[in-house]
Amino acid sequence: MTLAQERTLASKVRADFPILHQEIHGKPLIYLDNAATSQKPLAVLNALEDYYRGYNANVHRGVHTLSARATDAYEAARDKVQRFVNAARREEIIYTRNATEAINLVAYAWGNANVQAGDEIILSVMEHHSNLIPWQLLAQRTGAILKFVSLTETEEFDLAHYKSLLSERTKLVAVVHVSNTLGCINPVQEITTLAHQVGAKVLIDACQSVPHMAVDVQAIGCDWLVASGHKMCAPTGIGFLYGKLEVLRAMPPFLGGGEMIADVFLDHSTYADVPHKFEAGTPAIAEAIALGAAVDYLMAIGMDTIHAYEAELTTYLFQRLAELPEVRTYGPKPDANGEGRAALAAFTTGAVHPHDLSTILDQEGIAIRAGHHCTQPLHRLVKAQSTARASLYFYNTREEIDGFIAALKQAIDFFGGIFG
Ligand code: 7TS
Repeated sequence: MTLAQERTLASKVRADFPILHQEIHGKPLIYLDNAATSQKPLAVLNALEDYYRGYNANVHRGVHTLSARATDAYEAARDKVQRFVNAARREEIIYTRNATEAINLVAYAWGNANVQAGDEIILSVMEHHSNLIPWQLLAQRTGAILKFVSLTETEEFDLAHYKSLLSERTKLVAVVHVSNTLGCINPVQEITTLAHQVGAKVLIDACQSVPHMAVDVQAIGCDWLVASGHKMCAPTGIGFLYGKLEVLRAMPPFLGGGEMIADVFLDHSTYADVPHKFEAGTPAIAEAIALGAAVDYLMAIGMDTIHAYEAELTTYLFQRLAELPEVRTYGPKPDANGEGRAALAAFTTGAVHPHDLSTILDQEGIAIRAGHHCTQPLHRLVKAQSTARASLYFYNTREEIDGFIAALKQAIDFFGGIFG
C-alpha cells in the first residue's frame, strides 16, 4: 500500500468515529490505547440506538412483531460473526459477555467434565490473566498440572519448548494468538496440529488478532476460539466463543436458566441444542446486534486492507521509536514489511516510570496505557514491573505517531535532565 492510499484510508474512516474529534487538555486527542478497547463507529452507535428506539423486545420468547424483529437481528448478527471467523456452522458461535467469560465457560463446562488429576494443560508465559486464572482454578479443582511455554531470545512463543512439553498427558493447549504485550503473532495453526497429534484440545485467545487481521477458525483447526467485541469496534458486554459443533454438543451446560432449556420438570430438565444451551438468561441483545454491525463495518473495509495499513503504521512506529536510544521495546521487531508483529509497542524508558509517562502524555491529549496489561507473570519474566504501551488501530495516522514520539522525547529529555 502506498502512502497516498494509506492517507486515504485513515482520512476516510476517521469521520466514522465521532469520539476521535475532540480535544483533551486543549490538545487534539491521540488515542493509542486500542489494545485495551477500540473506539466505535457511527454504524455501531446507530445499531444500538435503532434497536432501543425501534424494536426493543426480548428474543426467542414472543410471537409479537417487535420480538420477532429483535430475534431476527440477534440471530443475523450470529451469522455475521460466523462469516467473520469462517466457522462452518452458525451454531458454533456462542455469545458471551467477553473473552474472559468465554474462557471460563470452557474451563467450567468442558474442564469439569473432562479434566482429571494428573492431566496436563499447556499455556504460555505470555497469557493474559484471562487465559491463566480460569485454568489455575480448574487445576485447583481437579488436580491437573499447568505447564508453560517459554519465550525465545526474540521474545516470541518458543515452538521447540512447546513441542517438548507435549505428551499423551496433555489434555488441553490454551494459547494467545497475538500477545497484548509482546505483540508477537503465534503460529496457532501449527500449535493446533501438534496438540491434536497427542489428542489434546486447543483453545485460542484471539482477542488481539480478530480486530486486526483475517482469522479463519477452520484453517487454524482449533476446538475453541474466543474474542471480545469491544476491541473490534463493538460495544462492551458482548464477545463470542467459537467451538466445533461436536465439541460444543458434548459439553454440559455452563449457566442454567431460561433460554437454555428444552423441557423443564421440577426434578430435572433437558437442554436446548447449541448455541442456546450456552446462552442462559436474557442476553445482551442490543450489543449482539451492534457486534454484527461492527463486523459489517470491518468487513466492508476488508480485514486484509486493515492489516496492510496497520503493518505500514507498525513499520513507522518502530522506526520512530528506534530514534530514542532510551526506549526498550518488548517482543519481536517488525520485518521490512511491518509484518511479524502486531501494531502495538510495549516499552520502558530508563528515566521515566511508565505511569508518569502516561500521565505526562495525557496532558498532551495522548492516551497510552501503563501497567502490567494483565500479563504480570510475563512482566516478571522480562524483569519489568510495568511497561508503557502504545497500541494502534486502522484509524490512527502517522501524524499521530509523530505527536506521540515528540511528547515521549520531551518527557525523556525532561526527566533525563533531572535524574540523568
Ligand atoms: N486476552 C487478551 C490477549 C487480551 O488482550 C485481553 C484484554 C483479554 C484476553 C481479556 O479481554 P476481556 O474483554 O475479556 O477483558 N486486554 C487488555 C489490554 O491489553 N488492556 O486492557 C485489556
